[in-house]
Amino acid sequence: MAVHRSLRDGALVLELDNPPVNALSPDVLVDLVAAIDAGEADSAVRAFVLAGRNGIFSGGADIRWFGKAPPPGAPLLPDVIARIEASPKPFVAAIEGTAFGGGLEIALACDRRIASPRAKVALPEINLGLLPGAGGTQRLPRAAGNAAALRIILSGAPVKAAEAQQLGIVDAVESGDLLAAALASATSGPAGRTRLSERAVAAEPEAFAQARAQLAPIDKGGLAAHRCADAIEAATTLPFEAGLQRERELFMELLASEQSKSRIHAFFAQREAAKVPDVPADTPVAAVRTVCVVGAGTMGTGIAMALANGGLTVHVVEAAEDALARGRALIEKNYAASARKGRFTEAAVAERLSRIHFGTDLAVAAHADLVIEAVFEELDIKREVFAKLEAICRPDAILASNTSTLDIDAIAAGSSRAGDIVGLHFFSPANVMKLLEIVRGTHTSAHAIATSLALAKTIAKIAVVARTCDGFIANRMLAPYGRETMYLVEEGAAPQDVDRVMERFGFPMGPFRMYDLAGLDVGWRIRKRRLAEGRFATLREPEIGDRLCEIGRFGQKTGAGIYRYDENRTPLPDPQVEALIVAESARLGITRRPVSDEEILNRCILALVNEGAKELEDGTAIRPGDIDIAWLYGFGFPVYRGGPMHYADTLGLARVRDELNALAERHGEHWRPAPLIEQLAARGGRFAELQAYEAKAPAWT
Ligand code: 3H9
Repeated sequence: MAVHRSLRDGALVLELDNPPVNALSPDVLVDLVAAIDAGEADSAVRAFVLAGRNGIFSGGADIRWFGKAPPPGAPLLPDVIARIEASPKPFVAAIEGTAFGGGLEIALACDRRIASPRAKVALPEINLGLLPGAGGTQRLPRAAGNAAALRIILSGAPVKAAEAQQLGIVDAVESGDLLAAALASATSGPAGRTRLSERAVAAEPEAFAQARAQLAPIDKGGLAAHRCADAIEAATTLPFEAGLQRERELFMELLASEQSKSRIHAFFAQREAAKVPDVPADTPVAAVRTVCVVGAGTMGTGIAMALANGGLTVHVVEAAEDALARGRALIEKNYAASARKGRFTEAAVAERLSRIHFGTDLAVAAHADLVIEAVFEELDIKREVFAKLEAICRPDAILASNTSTLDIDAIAAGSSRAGDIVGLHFFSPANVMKLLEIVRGTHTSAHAIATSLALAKTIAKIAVVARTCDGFIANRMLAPYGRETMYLVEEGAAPQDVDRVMERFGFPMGPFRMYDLAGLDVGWRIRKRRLAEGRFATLREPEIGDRLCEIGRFGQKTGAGIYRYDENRTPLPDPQVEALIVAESARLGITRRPVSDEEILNRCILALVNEGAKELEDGTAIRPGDIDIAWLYGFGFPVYRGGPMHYADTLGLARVRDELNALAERHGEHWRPAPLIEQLAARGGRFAELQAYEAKAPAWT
């Protein structure tokens, strides 16, 4: 039974029960209509109260059913809402927890809404590339006015109960017994129906023009936002029923769009990524309250802030007093900037700062549940730190390295507690970027992985689990992508052309601007190390970045890199760099030629996809969706394109294979499609159909 019925004080209480979030699946809707039919036919029932079990009202329509035909006889959500609206008996919604999407739309069709103080309401469909398609765009402006409706629907952000009451979205906030209050309202409230659909709403064309002016262009992920605005405006220009009809048409347009399919893919991929096949859901998780961060550089300080923001106590340890003072000043400066921008209140900043302690004595690590080493990216230095930590830390502490490329097995080699050692690769700036790559060594225990996944949730990071290798999921793909951007420039493209094409594709920042921001010296150092280790013998490493570093152009930090920067940090093409690039082409014997936008896009994206496929083949990534999540939240791949592997599926893998083969003919064997792409393309398959570790399951100890 997905809807429980109970008659109380003359009202039929209908409780949604479809764990975990009471999604409005066909089963729930069938039960709901049956319960309404029964309640209407029963003269003992004077009114209905709608509520949810599982601590939540409803997370909305069941997204898993989108694009599928509902089972025969199952009503659609808009039909159920029309049924509620048409009923002669009043409905009161008792909103406990969350009423999102279709959940709020059902509540808006009720006569009154009573919420618990901790309740939150939202119409977050825009995050799925959709619009509220069950009356939300028509009823919300009637409840809260156009400005609030535009703000809530276009942001998709939750509104807390108190604000929802101020805006007229809920009628009352009840801190006592919510159900009793809803029952009282249902049975002794105004007789007859009070329908939002009967309310007038003002036409305010200038409010809509203003809102539209702020939206992303339709072809850059803004399709849903524009259609949301269109649907809300229809509420102000059309009678209610015609407005609903318009909303439906626009919803169907969005549902069929690639932007929505990609965002829905990202929604599920994000949740799937937290599931690791051989780390069962009941794996014991250590309670992490105190973390020691070793290193107070850019990464260490960013990580400390991310942890403090998540409510944890942090000890930042740095060997030298002056480096520690610099780290402390950096944290204070960053928090002060956040307070100035209104991201945190002064009080919240003070509270966060009070949770971060600074010191030069590593002995403090003895108090930590988890230690994150964020020292220089050199294997020997890291191993030295781990050796010290092993002697200091509690036997049950987890020992993590924030390495971005080094092999976790090499870091753990010789350790007596390799099971406790895990990679926690934060992305810079660590207090801002959403991704946390959890890197699993051959001996890393399930307990360490499960604890790391739980930590990610506590500090609001999106986690993916990668097997250890050079670069893990995200940076390993960055290597061929980065090489390709440089090859393109050696062949004749300008860096600003490559940036323009990739930004047009949807990256917030083109690769060359990103290199300048991250610092060209970082790649320079990694390349020198790899060359010293004798790697990349088969593939030529582009040297443009090295030439720039040799003349002190490290990027934004030195005021110049690929670009030069004016006082507003605007990147400007620089004739000195153009000359350097032309000289580099000449040195390599390359005759420069015009490179089309299409070629730039193709080579950059296909370099990612081919490496991603290889990561699946050797078990670095568990599933294609994890790779997508790493690139969406680590490097800003446009979410409305779903990530590199999803995007490859939309291109079609036969086309991907053919284009890779064509590139191999022209540019060398390293372009040959990964065998996984060959196999999938040959059977007309897609990455999306691969199960976890279907391509290759590594052997763990
Ligand atoms: C809509 O309503 C359309 C209508 O306007 C028009 C229709 C015609 N459906 O996030 P969590 C699953 S569109 C199906 O980890 P939390 C989720 O996949 C909908 N499944 O929990 C996960 O599954 P699993 C508008 C859903 O406590 C599990 O529930 N609504 C749905 O951190 C737990 O999820 C939204 O966009 C769903 N609607 O957060 C709300 N929601 O355990 C989307 C969740 O197998 N949902 N699941 O991995 C959310 O924002 C959060 O899930 C919520 C709970 C805040 C509700």
